[in-house]
Amino acid sequence: MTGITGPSDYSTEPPRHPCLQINSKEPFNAEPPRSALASSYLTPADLFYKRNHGPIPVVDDIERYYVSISGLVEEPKQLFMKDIRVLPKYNVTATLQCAGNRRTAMSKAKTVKGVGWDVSAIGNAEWSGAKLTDVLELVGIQKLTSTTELGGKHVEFISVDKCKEENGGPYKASIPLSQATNPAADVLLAYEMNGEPLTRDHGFPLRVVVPGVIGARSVKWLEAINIIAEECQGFFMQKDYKMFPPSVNWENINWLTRRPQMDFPVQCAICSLEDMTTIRPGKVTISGYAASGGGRGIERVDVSVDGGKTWMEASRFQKTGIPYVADDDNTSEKWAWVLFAVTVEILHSTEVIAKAVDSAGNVQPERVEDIWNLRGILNTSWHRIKV
Ligand SMILES: Nc1nc2c(c(=O)[nH]1)N[C@H]1C(S)=C(S)[C@@H](COP(=O)(O)O)O[C@H]1N2
Ligand SMILES: [Mo]
Repeated sequence: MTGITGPSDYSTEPPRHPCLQINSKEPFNAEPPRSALASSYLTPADLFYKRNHGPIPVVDDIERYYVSISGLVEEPKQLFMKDIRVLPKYNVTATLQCAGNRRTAMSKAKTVKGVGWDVSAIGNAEWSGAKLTDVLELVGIQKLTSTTELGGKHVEFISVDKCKEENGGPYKASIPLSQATNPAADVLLAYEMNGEPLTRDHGFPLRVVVPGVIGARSVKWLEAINIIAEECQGFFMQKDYKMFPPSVNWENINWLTRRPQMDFPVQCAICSLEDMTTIRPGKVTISGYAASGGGRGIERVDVSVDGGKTWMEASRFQKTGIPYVADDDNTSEKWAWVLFAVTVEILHSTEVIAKAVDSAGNVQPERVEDIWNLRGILNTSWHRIKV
């Protein structure tokens, strides 16, 4: 009806890059090799990790495709692509990270439930589209100001893909109205990624991008927006993507005791080395990515080649030639990752470690055991590699 449909099987999946490491075939979940990841500031779309919960939707008629906006609004509306394209176009470079990034390493401490990921369920892209707050103005919702009366409402995003966790229903998620209507939060309805139309895997023709927040809230293949009084009650908000303490197991879990995860914590990973690799003794350049949620910059990346006894500070950069400064508003791209590199001398077998500090002074936790949780999310422990 709306020009886009969610297939009920996997016979219409798009072609994919042969380099991707496939973590699950149906639904398709895959990540690039880590060596390919941090070699460029912007991650090409074909190498960008793909995280799905059902078959990839099919757009049968882009002319008929629209997003309906309803719920607690005075004038519900249907917006076609042309209505969204006439709004001011913003380009926002933002890192998207799945909350399950580095889950495989967490499962080695103790079994967790979920798709396994190495360190590449993350990518950085330039997203272009309309600001959500401009879209919401079309249905009479004002932009956030210091006097706005928001009444704790939420903005729900609904897709068309058929997910088994939703009993065949679509993927959905929500964010607070205060974030949705804040121009500085840069929440986009994006139709381009790195200057090209979105690919099917990444949400063609239109997806939400919520910068600084776990990927799960950036709903792909957007079909409807609902203004609601309480946060979305969907599976992925209420029964998934919540961080539990290490004491909670599948017998004593009470999902209601935790809030849906939104911002992601400070994270970094070494991409220039695989675990257990043999290297020639001498000088080695250690490089990778660091990112933090909520628009926090990266203040520092520390690297150790003696298992954490001594540390060296890595250099940080976004675009080559421009020195990176972690001031969250000015020179840096605040929603984007920071690449790091440091040249060290390694003479014998050791553990190479990286940890980042964000602009709020948050540091990655030392041990994965201390942040272990049954769903295996937010493994931000020090990244360790045996060489
Ligand atoms: N409609 C829909 N949107 C979705 C998902 C999904 O399965 N269906 N997965 C979410 C999750 S968990 C992540 S991490 C990101 C992944 O986006 P990507 O595949 O473009 O990298 O999309 C989010 N949006
Ligand atoms: Mo995710």
